[in-house]
Amino acid sequence: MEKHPLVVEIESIDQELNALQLGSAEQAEQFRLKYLSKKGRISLLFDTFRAVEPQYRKDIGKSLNVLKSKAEAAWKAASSTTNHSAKQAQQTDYSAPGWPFSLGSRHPLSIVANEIQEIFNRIGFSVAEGPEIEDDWHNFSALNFPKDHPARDMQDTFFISTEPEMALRTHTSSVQIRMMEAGQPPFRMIMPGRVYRNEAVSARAHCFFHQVEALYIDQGVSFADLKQTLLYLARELFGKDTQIRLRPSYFPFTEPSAEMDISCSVCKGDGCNICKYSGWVEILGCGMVHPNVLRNCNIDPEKYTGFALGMGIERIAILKYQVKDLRLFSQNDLRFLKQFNTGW
Ligand code: 2U9
Repeated sequence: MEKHPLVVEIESIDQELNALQLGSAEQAEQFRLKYLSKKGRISLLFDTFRAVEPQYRKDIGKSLNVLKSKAEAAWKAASSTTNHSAKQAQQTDYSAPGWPFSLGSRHPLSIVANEIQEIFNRIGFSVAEGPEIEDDWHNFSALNFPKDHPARDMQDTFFISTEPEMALRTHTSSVQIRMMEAGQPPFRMIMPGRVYRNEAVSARAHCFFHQVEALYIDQGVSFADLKQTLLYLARELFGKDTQIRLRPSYFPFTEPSAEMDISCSVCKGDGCNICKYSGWVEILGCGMVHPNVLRNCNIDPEKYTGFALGMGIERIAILKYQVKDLRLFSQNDLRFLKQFNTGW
C-alpha cells in the first residue's frame, strides 16, 4: 500500500531533524523559524492534517505530535546551551575556581640537592649556609691556597671591582671555615649552595653552578671513614650495584686528596658516550682536611682529623637525567623544566 503523502512528509522532516547540528544561538533561531514558527514546516503540516481522511487521523496525528515534540526539544536544548555560553562571554564569574590548575614542578637541581641532603641527613650530617660574597680569607687563605694560586687570578674568579679583597665565592668551603671558626669539633655537616667561576658560558661550562660539600671532623676520623661514606653516597645516589674507584689528586685544602669515579650509571660499565667508553665517570673530589686548614680555624690537628668532599650538583643531575647542555638549568624553559615533575 502506498504511504500517505503526509506520512512521507513527516518522515522526511524527521530525517532532517536527525541529521541536524545546532551550534550557535543564530542557528537555533533559524531552526525555530524554519520548523516551528506559525509559517514553519511542522505548523503547516498541522494545517494539512485537518483535511486528512478519518481512518488515517489517529496514526498520522500521533506521528505529527511526536515530530513536533522532537523539534521543540532540539530547539530548547540548542538555545539553552548557546544562550548560556553567550551569557558567559559577557560576564566573568571571578568567584569560580581557576581550572585547570597549572602546577609547577621542582627544579632538577633542587631535586638532586634535596636528595643529597637526605642521604647525608640519614648519617647525621646537618646543613649549613653562608654568604655568596666572600672575603679572601674565607674563600682562599684559610683554605691553604698559596698567594700565587691560579684560582686567585681575575681570569678564574669574579672579584668585586670596588673591593678587591671581596669576591663571589668559588666554592662553598668558605662556609665550613666560618663554621669551624665559630666552634670546636665534632663537625658533621654539608654545605649546599651556588658558586661562581669566571668562565665563558657553553654547553659544558657556566659562570655559576651549584655544589654540595661535606665535612666531618672529630677525633680519630680516618681515610677509611671517608671511603665508606663515599661508597654509601654513590650507592644511595646511583643504585646499590654502583662501584667506586679513587684516583690520587691535589687540592690545597686536603692531603691526601682524591677524585672519585663511579661505574657508569648509564651503560653499567659496558662503555657509552657518557663515560667516553671507559665505563667510569668522575663525580667528586675529596680528601683528609689539611692540618694547615685546621690550624687556621684554631683546631688542633694533633687532636682532630677529618675528611671533606665536594661535588657539582649539575654534574650529578646531568648523569642522572642525561642532560646534554648545562645552560638548560638556568634558562627557565618550561619545556625542559616540566619533564622533572614529580607529582608533588
Ligand atoms: C674545608 C676543608 C676541605 C672540600 C672538597 C673537593 C675536594 C672538590 C670540587 C668538586 C667538583 C669542586 O664542584 S666542584 O668543581 N670539589 O673536589 N672539595 S675536597 O674540601 C674542604 C672543604 C672545606 C674546611
